[in-house]
Parts: sequence; structure tokens; C-alpha cells
Amino acid sequence: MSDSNQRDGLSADEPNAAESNAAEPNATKPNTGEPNTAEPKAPEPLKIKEAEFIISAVKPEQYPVDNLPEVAMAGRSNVGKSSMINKLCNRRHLARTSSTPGKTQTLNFYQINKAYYIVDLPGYGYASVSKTLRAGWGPMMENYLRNRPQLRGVIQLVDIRHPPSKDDIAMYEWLTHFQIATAVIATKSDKISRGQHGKHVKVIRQTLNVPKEVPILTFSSETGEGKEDVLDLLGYLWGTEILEAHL
Ligand SMILES: Nc1nc2c(ncn2[C@@H]2O[C@H](COP(=O)(O)OP(=O)(O)OP(=O)(O)O)[C@@H](O)[C@H]2O)c(=O)[nH]1
Ligand SMILES: [Mg+2]
Repeated sequence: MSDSNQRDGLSADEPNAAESNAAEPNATKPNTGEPNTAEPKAPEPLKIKEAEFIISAVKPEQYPVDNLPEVAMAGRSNVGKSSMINKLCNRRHLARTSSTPGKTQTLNFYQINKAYYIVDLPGYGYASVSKTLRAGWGPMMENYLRNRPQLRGVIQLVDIRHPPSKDDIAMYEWLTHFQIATAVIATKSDKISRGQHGKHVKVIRQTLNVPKEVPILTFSSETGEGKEDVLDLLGYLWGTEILEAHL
């Protein structure tokens, strides 16, 4: 697919921004690379009542065919993608987590409320994941992100403690380049004091060059901080199909 693979015109009442208490103005919508033109629309408050692991896919033929809206979780190995999925779904062992980086190496599809998918992507940026494996899932992930019409957006996770890595920057630039709606979540927020959140989020925003209208939420899989905001964000992204139909 070419650069014309646009998911534009997204707009809705937005989830609360993590840095709303910080020095920066409220952030609002995921980055689409395009101006928002649709009328704002209030999202339904989202509750995850059912979450089911469907498939660990390594090729497109294995992706679900039921045409439900999908949101994918991207981020460095070990940043907490699988842990976040578990926390959002109130399930301890739905997605496999590990303190050893590189646990998720396939595209794992979780069906939510029989209506949506969350897709757990392999983590990038860890040398210990063998080159052969990376060579395998790099193109697989790229192919998925560029050629999956059901994909409504990507949530990119970064570690709140550290400035984004080169890989984080490359990932965010790549998503922006292909005009994939992208929101950023600063995770492991329990690891630093609340008073420091705004400062760290600001560094993340500057380093990734995230426009001020794009939300950077904070989240912790340990404490559940930010869970409601992330659920709102998911609901918003899944719902963008309806808005596009009205353009
Ligand atoms: N303190 C704290 N630890 C976390 C948090 N989220 C994840 N972790 C820990 O970080 C480690 C990695 O978490 P995973 O969820 O497996 O990370 P991942 O991004 O899925 O990693 P890959 O599958 O390798 O890409 C585990 O030991 C988790 O317990 C968090 O919010 N706070
Ligand atoms: Mg994982």
C-alpha cells in the first residue's frame, strides 16, 4: 500500500490528557497527520466485559477475518504492552508477560466484547532478540500496520522514566509518515512520583515531536493509574470507523 493509506478526519470528544495537570496545554486527539474535519461526537464510556485470546499470527492469512475494528499496541520490548492489555481487561494472564524482553514475537489478537480487537505487537529495540527473529517480524509488523484496513490506530507505549529511545523515535516517525492515528502512553508511571509525571511527559513529547493536540496519557499496570483514560482512548479509536462513514 502506498502513502495514500490515510486514516484521516478522526475527531471526537477526547480522552483526558495525562499532562492536563502539567505545564502543557491539554492534549486531545491521536495524530493523524491531517487536520480534523469531522464534528465532535461523544464516545460511549467503554467497559471491557469480555476478552478472549483469538490467535497468535505470523502471517496475514491467520489474521481474524470478522472485520472488527482493531487497535494495536506498539513499543519497546519490556515496556509493558502485554501487562497493559491484562490490566485493561482485568485478567492477570490473558497476555503473556515476562521480565525477559522479547516475550511477544507474534501478532496476538485479543477480541474485546465480541466487537473489537486489541493487537499485541512484538516489542522492538532489544539486541537479545535474535536477528533471525527480528528479520521475521519486522516485515510482518510493517506489512500489518500498512495493509490492515481494520486498523483504527496504534497506541505507542514508552517508559515514563526515560527519554524515548532512537527506536521509539523511529517507530513514531514511521507511524506518522504513514498517517496512522497514533497516541502515546507513558507507562510504568508507578515508578516515579506523581509530581514528576508532567516533566517526564514533556520530555517524551519533545523527543518524539508529538503535536500538542495528540494525547500522551500516563498509565501503570501495577496500580491501574490511567486505566479509565486508556479505555476512553481505545473506545475513541475503535469508534472512528463510524465517524469516517459520516465524512
Ligand atoms: N512497575 C511496573 N512494572 C511493569 C509495568 N508494566 C509492565 N511491567 C513489568 O515490565 C515487564 C515487561 O512487561 P511486559 O508486559 O511483558 O512487556 P512487553 O512490552 O509486552 O514486552 P515484549 O513482549 O517483550 O515486547 C514485566 O516484568 C512487567 O511486570 C508497570 O506499569 N509498572
Ligand atoms: Mg509482550
